[in-house]
Amino acid sequence: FKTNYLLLLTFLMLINLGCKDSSKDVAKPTGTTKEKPNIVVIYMDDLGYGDLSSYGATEIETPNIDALANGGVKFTNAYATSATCTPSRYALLTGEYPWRNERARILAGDAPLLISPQQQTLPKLLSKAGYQTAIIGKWHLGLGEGDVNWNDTIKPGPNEVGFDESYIMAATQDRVPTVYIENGNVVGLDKNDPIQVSYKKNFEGEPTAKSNPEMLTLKWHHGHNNSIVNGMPRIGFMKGGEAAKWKDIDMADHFLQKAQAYVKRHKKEPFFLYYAMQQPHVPRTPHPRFAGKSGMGPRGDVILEADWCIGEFVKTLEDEGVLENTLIIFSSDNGPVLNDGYYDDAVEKLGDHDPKGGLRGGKYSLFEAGTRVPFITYWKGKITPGVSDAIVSQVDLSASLADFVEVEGNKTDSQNLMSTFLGKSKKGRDHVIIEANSRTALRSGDWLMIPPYKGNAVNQNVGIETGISSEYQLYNLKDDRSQQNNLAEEEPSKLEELVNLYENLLK
Ligand code: NG6
Ligand code: CA
Repeated sequence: FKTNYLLLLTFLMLINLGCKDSSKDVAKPTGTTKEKPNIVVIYMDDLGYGDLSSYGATEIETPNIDALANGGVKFTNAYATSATCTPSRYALLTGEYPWRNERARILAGDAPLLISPQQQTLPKLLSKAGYQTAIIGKWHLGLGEGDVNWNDTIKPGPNEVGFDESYIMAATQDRVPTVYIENGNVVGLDKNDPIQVSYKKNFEGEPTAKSNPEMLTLKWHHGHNNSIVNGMPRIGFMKGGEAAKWKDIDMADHFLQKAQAYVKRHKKEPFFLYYAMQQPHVPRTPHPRFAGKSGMGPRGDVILEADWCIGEFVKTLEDEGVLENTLIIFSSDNGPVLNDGYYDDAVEKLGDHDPKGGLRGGKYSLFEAGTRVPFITYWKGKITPGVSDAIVSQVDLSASLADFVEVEGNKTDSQNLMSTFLGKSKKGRDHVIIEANSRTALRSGDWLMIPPYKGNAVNQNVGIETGISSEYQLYNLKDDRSQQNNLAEEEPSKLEELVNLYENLLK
């Protein structure tokens, strides 16, 4: 009887297992048993740790991003890999620390592609798992192989490193060429008015901010004195392409509409969308609907605009019936800056707002405000809302999402923290390396060590402390969040421990 009973039990279990598997298989196109929700990375540009009401801002309301933070996991110790854009984006997409690649620095608008078509990337590994992949928004990782012809299909670019679709601006809103590029082709280009771009010299007869200041509707403070587009002085020289030039005040709406259309087109298959928003990077050009709304000048206004866009985007996911099947990851590429080269009232109208959220430094800085950024994971009905103090880095998304969709990921620098991202574990990294202008520092547990460097302690143009000192710096971030007390001398053994670890990690 016993054997029969056991056999019966085994039989029932097998049937049960079989049913489970086959029912799951029916729903999943690529046949694995794991869930494959859509994945959306919403990546803002220069948004600071303290720029959101859910992260403690009191002078500005960001209800739509707050809804993600309060309905998902809000990370308080999450890092961009770098205090500037290109390196952070490089790490996000490749899973490799940016300081390993010498060229991973702020790129000119005509720089060659930084990611090699042979490299592992997030969109590539998600493609392997059956995802459709797209980038909409800011690229800033270079295009082509040098000497780009903007009037032909531009490649290699996002489509050659894993994205099935791309709708991008090449670099930044303040850099030429000021045109949208769709799958390698400049949108709306009139072949009779070809585009030329140079970062070395002006094209004869073309007005610049220096030669024709009367044409400017926005004044430059430092840099940003080359070609003039829509009354705004830019970095780099551009000629032609008149019909293709973007309208700055429509950029947010434009990318949003592209993102919404993408969701509608791809809602039936698992998709990965990298929605790389341009706000609040300079030039800050809120649509008139938002101009003046924050009382903080354009910087505050474009944060409100971005928050609205995110609300609309989430609504689209909901209306299309895919919100509950979409994991949303929200973050920023580096910390905040007020005056980043234009006189746009960001400093004058700041009032009591603290974009750094009490941290020290800012964009370009090795101090915490350079790289510690808002980071939110949201998956309606799947992630239990909470706050996580785990140390995580954007470089970890690669290995984590690879594990999530069950494909091989690049694990050199990227750690699999998927259960932490899903709020199921509180465990983060033991340590992380951060970078600013190719200088690195180490966070390990509650401690942050910055090795001695040559250079200026303050970036005078932007008014931000760089974190550079000729002495070792050691901070206990738990007791001293704003990095006021350098404990390097008081805690020699702690310092030695971190220096040793740092040197080993850099090898
Ligand atoms: C700097 C620009 C700054 C901004 C930054 C890139 C000058 C003087 N400053 O070189 O305005 O464009 O590059 O920002 O040109 S990032 O967020 O894309 O890294
Ligand atoms: Ca940035």
